[in-house]
Amino acid sequence: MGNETDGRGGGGIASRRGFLKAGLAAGGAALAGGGTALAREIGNPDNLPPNVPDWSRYLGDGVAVRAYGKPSQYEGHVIRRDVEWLTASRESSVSFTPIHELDGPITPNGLCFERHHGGIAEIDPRDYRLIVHGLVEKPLVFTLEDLKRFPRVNHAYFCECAANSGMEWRGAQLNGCQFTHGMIHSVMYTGIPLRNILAEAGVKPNGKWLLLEGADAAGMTRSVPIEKALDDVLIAYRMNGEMLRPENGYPVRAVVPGWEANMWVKWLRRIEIGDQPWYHREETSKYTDLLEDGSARKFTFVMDAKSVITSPSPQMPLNHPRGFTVISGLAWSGRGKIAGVDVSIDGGRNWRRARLDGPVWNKALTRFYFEFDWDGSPLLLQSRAIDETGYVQPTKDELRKVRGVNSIYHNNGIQTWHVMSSGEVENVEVS
Ligand SMILES: Nc1nc2c(c(=O)[nH]1)N[C@H]1C(S)=C(S)[C@@H](COP(=O)(O)O)O[C@H]1N2
Ligand SMILES: [Mo]
Repeated sequence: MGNETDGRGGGGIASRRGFLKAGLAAGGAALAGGGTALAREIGNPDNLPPNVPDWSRYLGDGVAVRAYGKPSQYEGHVIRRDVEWLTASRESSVSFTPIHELDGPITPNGLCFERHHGGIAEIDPRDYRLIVHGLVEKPLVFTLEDLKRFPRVNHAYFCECAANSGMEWRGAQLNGCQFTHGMIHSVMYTGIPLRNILAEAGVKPNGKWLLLEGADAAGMTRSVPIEKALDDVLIAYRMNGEMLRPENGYPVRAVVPGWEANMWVKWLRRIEIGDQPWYHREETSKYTDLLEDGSARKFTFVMDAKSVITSPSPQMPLNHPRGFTVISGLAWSGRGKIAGVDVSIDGGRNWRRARLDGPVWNKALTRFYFEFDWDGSPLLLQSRAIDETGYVQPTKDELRKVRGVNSIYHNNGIQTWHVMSSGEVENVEVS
């Protein structure tokens, strides 16, 4: 794929509202400039058949050269990116998963978005300790080796920041699903059900809330209700088989399935059991949803069903003029499994059932595909997720009717991509 699209969502991207009307009035023609950039490039014509390419003529690296493997040198553009004007300080930084470049249901470890409030804590596992105390019969301190002696389980779960799509509340803003939906990852965790650790400590009857505290410079804390802790929270130390990456909480993080990522405390060092939620300096108050009337929604922990088409999308245009076309996307729900995904190519007027492919795990990213014969005319692509509770992903306007436009968090509205005849794709909104 030789298209060099501008991956950075920053610089010069203003509101894209009103764009659609203007574009369609002009039959899309005014917007189709630059379409030739979509032509496939050739690296070196000498490598094409019937010639013998370089890679077949010379010996390559042996096994000793790549002790820890990396992607092909030609995949160097597949990286986490940030948005300069959003946050780029060490105190509070965020990067985005390149979901437009990925497929299947699992996020590769090195591409999982990162969100830090005090930078990455580099923890020596020998000096790592997890303290469990408060309203318990027996306060406990665990080493990493202690934790690894508990029976362990494997689960894939999505981890979505509540601020994912937050920039899109007032209108289409960022031109790429990496930036509109990339504060999410979904990996296979290995860990211990928190309930087993709590059973070891013996929670007293008045123990109703847990404080989870991180060992990073932010010392981030969150309150988690005991019901959730006893249900499916994991104390995880592996992702996709290998130990957690430092960025994602090495050596131990909380996995709070289906709930906002802010509660997934990384570098977990302390669990205190109390009888009520704690007051949090920053995060709890920040992760509330300000409504139109000035009141705020609090404790909106669950991430509602959501989906997005990852290809085509603004950073992943269609590089063929028409014909057989594969649409690929992701769907997820914090309330359980994805039951179905509908796709529209006409801005939500008509819907067709997409094909779910690969495992459909509980509270994990689910891959969907929709294949169709594109006649080359402009498209308004949308997807909507339906979860096993029957909940249907709402339109952005439906969300705004209930929540106004003051919110940053919990925007799970339907995304629209405008595909032009040239194959280029823009973030738009239809009403
Ligand atoms: N200790 C600690 N845990 C943390 C954070 C943090 O800054 N410090 N950030 C939280 C937020 S806001 C998010 S979105 C997720 C991001 O997880 P990730 O970096 O693995 O993507 O971690 C959460 N856990
Ligand atoms: Mo977050």
